[in-house]
Amino acid sequence: MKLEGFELRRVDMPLVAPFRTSFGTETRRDVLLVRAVVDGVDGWSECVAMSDPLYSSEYVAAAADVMKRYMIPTLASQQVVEGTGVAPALAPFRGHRMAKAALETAVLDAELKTTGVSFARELGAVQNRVATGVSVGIMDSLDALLDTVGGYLAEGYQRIKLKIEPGWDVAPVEAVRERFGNILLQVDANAAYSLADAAQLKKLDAFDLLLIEQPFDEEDVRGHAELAKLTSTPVCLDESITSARAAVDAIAMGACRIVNIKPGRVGGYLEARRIHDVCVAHGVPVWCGGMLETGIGRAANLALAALPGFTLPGDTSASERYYATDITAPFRLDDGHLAVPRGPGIGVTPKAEVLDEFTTATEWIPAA
Ligand code: OSB
Ligand code: MG
Repeated sequence: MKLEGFELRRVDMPLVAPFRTSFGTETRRDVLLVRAVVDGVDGWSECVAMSDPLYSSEYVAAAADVMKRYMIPTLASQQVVEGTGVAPALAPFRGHRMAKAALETAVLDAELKTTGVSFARELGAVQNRVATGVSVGIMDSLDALLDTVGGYLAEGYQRIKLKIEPGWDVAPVEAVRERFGNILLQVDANAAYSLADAAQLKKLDAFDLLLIEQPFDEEDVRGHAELAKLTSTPVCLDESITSARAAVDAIAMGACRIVNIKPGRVGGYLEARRIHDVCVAHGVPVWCGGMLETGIGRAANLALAALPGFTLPGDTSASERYYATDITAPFRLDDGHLAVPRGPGIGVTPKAEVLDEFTTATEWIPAA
């Protein structure tokens, strides 16, 4: 087996609508795709780092840089050709989990495309379709929000997540509850609050939410544990859960009753599976988060979301919720579910003509 090299490809994808969170407004997605070539077989992945270091410390230019400068030369010199070898080889480099995840996934995809095994089978999936929710950004008005939520419910989405921030929290939740009744509803603050806001967040207890996601800073695990004592809405962590060890610590501290698993945030699908496993062992439900992925990242997320501990609908929405034209065959909602890809590896490949249309830069880094 020979690792021939990696292609890093930047793809500029316009979103169908602006997506506003407490950390900014996205109108486009600057996607970094990775193609690993092992014995002539392509393995694809999507690095979920965003354009700016606002969700987490990583950003797309830094991810490409650390891959080129440190990670790819290391994988090349060790001739890592199996997915399980990537994380150990890259362990000396601190952090940069989104970059590591993308390299691991690309190598895994090439490996599984060679052996004919699907990502779902490899990870231990037990479902062939997964229940799907949708993440709804902060809007300019309650009317606009209600229109948007109503549209998604009409499409069949099984759960609504509202982005919140100070000044946009109780009113949107109340309006959505009042209009749409007993739907599955949850909120995500992307670290916009602190424990000093506990009284405001406690007002959300009246609305029977599934969970509140990451109200406080990534490092404020203890603050989340304090909030959990004061409120009845279950606390879920996203940004804080960077590894299986972090998940165990947060659970032990009482900082979360639910975990959002994003493979990019934790360094890859193999670590994501370990988080799933420790959460199952602790009786903590998990769900699959999203980073506005194209079909490449979505395909792999759906395989993960089919594991048995993923008992809540994820942010694994259909292609058209994000992009008018996806770079893979579009993922379509069917009865509130998305099908788990069954083909070898992640089960999809990019369409060459769409890739060409949206690509802004490519670089081939040979392993030899
Ligand atoms: O916090 O879950 C988040 C998107 C980008 C960065 C962070 C988050 C999100 C989302 C959208 O909520 C999830 C999706 O539909 O991909
Ligand atoms: Mg989140």
